[in-house]
Amino acid sequence: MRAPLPCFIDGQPVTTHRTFDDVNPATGLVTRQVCEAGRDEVDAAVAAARKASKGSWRERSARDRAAVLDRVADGIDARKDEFLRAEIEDTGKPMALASVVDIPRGAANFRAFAAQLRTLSDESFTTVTDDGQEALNLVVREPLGVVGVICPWNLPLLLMTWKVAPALAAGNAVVVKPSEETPQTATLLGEVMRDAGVEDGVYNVVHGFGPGSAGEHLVTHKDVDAITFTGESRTGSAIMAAAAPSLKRLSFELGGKNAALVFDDCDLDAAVAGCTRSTFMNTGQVCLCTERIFVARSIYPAFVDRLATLARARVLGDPFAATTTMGPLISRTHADKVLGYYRLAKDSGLDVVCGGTVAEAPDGHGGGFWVEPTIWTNVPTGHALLREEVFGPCAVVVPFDDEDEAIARANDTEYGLCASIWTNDLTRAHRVARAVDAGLVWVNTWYLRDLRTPFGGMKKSGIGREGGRWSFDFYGEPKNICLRLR
Ligand code: NAD
Ligand code: 6OD
Repeated sequence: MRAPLPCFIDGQPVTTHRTFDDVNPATGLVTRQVCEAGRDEVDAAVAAARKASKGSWRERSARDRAAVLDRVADGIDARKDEFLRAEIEDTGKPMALASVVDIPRGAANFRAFAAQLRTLSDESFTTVTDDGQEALNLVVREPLGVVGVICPWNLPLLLMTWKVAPALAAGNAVVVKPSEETPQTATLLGEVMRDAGVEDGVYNVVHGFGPGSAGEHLVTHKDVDAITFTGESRTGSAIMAAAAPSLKRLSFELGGKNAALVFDDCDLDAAVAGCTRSTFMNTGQVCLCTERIFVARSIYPAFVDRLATLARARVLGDPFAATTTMGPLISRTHADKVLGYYRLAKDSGLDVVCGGTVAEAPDGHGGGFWVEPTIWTNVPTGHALLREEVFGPCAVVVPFDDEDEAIARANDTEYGLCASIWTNDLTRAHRVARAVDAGLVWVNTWYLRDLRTPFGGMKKSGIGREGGRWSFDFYGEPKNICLRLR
């Protein structure tokens, strides 16, 4: 048995007395124990971060901090195989995905915010008052201090570094609470940070759960200045309530019930391929995944037919095998939730075009959490599958008769994270994109990212935006300095 996975506090691995299981979702087997941080370890991590937040990290020049962040990116690249192994063991995601998306994006996040930091400039206003005084108003950004970073399990390294990189770029220290399901890459990143020259205490990791554990201790800690959280909307609401007494700054990236709108003038091959990717990527466990596909009635039968063919072609297999295109769900609990929706669909009379139940497990992976890629049609308005986030490899496909109906259906949800529009009419694409309630809209593509753009959701999908200068707005405290000249 391997040694328990430690927390990472003040530049050192830290073991604790309480441990919990790290389960490989592809096999259902425990891979190792993880050290759970109690209140004492969270206090120690926050104290180390507080001390570091007042130290040399914030005093370094932007150029110097950017160089260190680039070295962190290089360190991830250099240890790519270790990161891949840890991430695949924790999530069960296929090597084909983790090696081109998750781990490279971990490094890219550091490079992107290092580049942004090099070009960031302060603003100034020249002021002349009615009575002839002159002043120069400078707007500079100060770091917030200590930022708590609470992460989900679906894209562990990608989503954690998406927050840690800009927080550090802005001169803060962080305490990260990774998901209890996927703890390994956060601790590994601690070693990379140390080797890259990040001062002790700037990057800390506390493992554990939410309520009554490391997550809650971090959110309620009086010496944490801000919480950046990615996860379920319900958890966001609990965190907001728990953080209220200490008036922490909050950034929330939450759930989605995302729509694709497929018009009759689209490139059908591209639309079907795009919707296949957006529905099944990471076994449907990406907040941006499409769970509702609205298709113009004239192309509806052909679209459904082709989508089902591509869904059936997903290859469930050993996550480490190059041929595997779909992994398991993250946990028994999550599989039970997803299969609950599969049963509901059957019991409420939806047409199951493909899938709909537990999948046959690949050889040697019988204890894993495998479910079939699934498509439903004949879905009545108001059905739970048109409203509730499933977070699994499944979607409903619904026909529409005109643009107004497509927009109304897409907006008929409490969520507002993203949408994709498939059409060759640019004017329509722009009109529909403006009418859809979503923080991100892709036209004739999906999940094509430029890290300088604002990322986040409307309605119950989030609060605030991160990415590019929006990240620096969140992780910095703008300060106005008024210099009287005359
Ligand atoms: P989750 O909300 O269950 O957990 C996320 C994290 O919060 C975990 O680290 C968990 O331990 C912690 N946590 C739970 N309760 C807490 C509490 N009371 N106080 C402090 N911490 C607490 O989410 P998940 O199941 O890990 O991830 C899936 C969800 O995340 C989906 O809803 C998905 O849409 C959403 N998500 C959104 C985005 C986005 O960018 N909008 C990205 C990824 C995932
Ligand atoms: O690509 C990103 O920056 C990002 N935040 C993706 C979120 C995916 C949700 O699961």
